[in-house]
Amino acid sequence: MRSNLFKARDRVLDVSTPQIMGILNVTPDSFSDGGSYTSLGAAVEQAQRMYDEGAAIIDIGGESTRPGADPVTLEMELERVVPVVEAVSKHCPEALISVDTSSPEVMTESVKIGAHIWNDIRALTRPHAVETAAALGVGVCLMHMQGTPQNMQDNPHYDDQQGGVVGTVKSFLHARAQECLQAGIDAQSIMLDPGFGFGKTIEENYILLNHIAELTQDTDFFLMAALSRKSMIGKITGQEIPAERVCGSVVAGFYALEKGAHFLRVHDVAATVEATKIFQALRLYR
Ligand code: 9MG
Repeated sequence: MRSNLFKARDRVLDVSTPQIMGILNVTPDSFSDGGSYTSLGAAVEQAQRMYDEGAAIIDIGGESTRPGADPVTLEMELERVVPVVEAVSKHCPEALISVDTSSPEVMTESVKIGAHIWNDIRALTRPHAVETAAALGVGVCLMHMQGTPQNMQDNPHYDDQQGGVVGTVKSFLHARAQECLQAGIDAQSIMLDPGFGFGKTIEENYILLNHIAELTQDTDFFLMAALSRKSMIGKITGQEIPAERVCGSVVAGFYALEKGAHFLRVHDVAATVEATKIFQALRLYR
């Protein structure tokens, strides 16, 4: 039976209530002068605000993962991420810090200064990533992506013979989780994430959302749903501007919780936390 405790280094999170991961992007399109005092101050302020609003985890990322985004060099990623991890860890010590990276070097440096969770859109597929995660004792979030951020939306395709989008994503995530277990990572430290928008059509995203419970069924892993402000929301609601997709994102997140998600990765923490309170009341008075 799955434990209610997610473990990440020396910290545990009780997932008997939904847990929120607040998004803190430190890519240049979020903070025009990443790494300077002003952007560092703004990043810490935003992290503290998200924690105060109810996010147990702050997710810090220095690589843009939007469709078509250019890859980032290791030097650039270290320069963007490490000072922010250090500052957030110092000013907001109660929060768990996750780092959105595929680089073992970035994760190793981040753990030295206070990070707890490795959030990897490439599911620890880079050389030495799995062994590094095991040695660091971090919690891991393994995400499915078809292709790369540069080409993933060109022509996503899932083979019916392999179970379509749900079967393909499930097989991939289970194989990645198995490799983690073999390297010594505890099942209690593993989240699986279908990767909404990463090489999926709008229809495939909604099919996945309807079936996310199957991804962790009969396993001890935890389920992460990251739907916030994505184009799968905007395409349905008609909101072109991501920041205006709050309502659709909250509703989709609520649905993911009802379908079994333990974690939601979101931009709009306060609105999402309100929804989780209603979710808990509905669960209590079933
Ligand atoms: C960094 N990042 C962007 N989208 C994401 C998603 O859907 N899941 C996770 N885990 N990380 C994401």
